[in-house]
Amino acid sequence: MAEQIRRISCWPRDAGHFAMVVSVTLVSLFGLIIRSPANDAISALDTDKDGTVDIEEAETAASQIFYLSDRDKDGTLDINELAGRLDAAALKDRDADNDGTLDHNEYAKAVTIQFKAADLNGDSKLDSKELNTPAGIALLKLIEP
Ligand SMILES: [Ca+2]
Ligand SMILES: [Ca+2]
Ligand SMILES: [Ca+2]
Repeated sequence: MAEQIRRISCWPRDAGHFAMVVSVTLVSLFGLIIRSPANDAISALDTDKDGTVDIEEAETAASQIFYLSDRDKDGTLDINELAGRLDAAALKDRDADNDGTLDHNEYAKAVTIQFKAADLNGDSKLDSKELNTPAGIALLKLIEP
């Protein structure tokens, strides 16, 4: 990759523009390859920079999402405020007091349950492989802005 760009940049000047287009294209393609939802999520959520998302990082992110999503500031998230982070069936499932909404505790519990479901090897950390599973993606929906 770097070798290719170096070689291209040694081309004669009249090829300069073409070379620039080619290298920009190569860099973009390379970016697409390494870019995945899980990798993006890890860089955003991994505050201690150990390459994984642990339960504390997930809970901190979930708490921020909760307060951001609670548009009417009534301390709960209804189905509209959840905005697809949980569907109606999952909301019903996680709504321990059956009031039709999730309060902060219920939301945190939903995140914990989803985190455990995604943590395939049980080390309390989620790597990009675990975050790329259906359970991991469902967790990301709860904790990603
Ligand atoms: Ca981490
Ligand atoms: Ca609300
Ligand atoms: Ca509730």
